[in-house]
Amino acid sequence: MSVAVSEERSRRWSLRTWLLAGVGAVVVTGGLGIGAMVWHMNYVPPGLDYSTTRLSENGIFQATIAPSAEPIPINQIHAWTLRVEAADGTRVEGATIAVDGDMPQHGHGLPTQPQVTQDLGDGNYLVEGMKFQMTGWWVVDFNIATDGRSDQVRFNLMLK
Ligand SMILES: [Cu+2]
Repeated sequence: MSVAVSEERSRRWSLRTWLLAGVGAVVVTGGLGIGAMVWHMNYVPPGLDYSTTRLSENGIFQATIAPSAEPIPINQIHAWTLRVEAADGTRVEGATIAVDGDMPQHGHGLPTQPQVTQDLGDGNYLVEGMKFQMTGWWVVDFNIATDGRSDQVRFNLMLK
């Protein structure tokens, strides 16, 4: 009789062990999933160029950003000045410029729709409505068009 009881108990224990192992596996898998997601959200590719002066993708323009506030504020609307030059350094006036920005790791963009509101002359443009709602890695793209030529220039920002 005592043998039967101990067999019964061991069967019950083994069921419990399996259940615990199952729960453990779920917890570990979930933990790994969350860990991978957090890693992905925070991963920044090495060797990013954070220069404030950059060449456009096809080398047509060289652009320089000058945010009105340094460091760039979080959750605060502010303005930038963008200077546009041709590859030879000549200032580009009268360009049509579109602004866009996003966080590549997060799949979301800017909370505002910043726009170039003024051609300040001498290749300088006023960009109003810049606002970043999070710290981290941002990209800001300017699409510049003038005299039938157009090109895009990208800036990387690491906001703290
Ligand atoms: Cu984000």
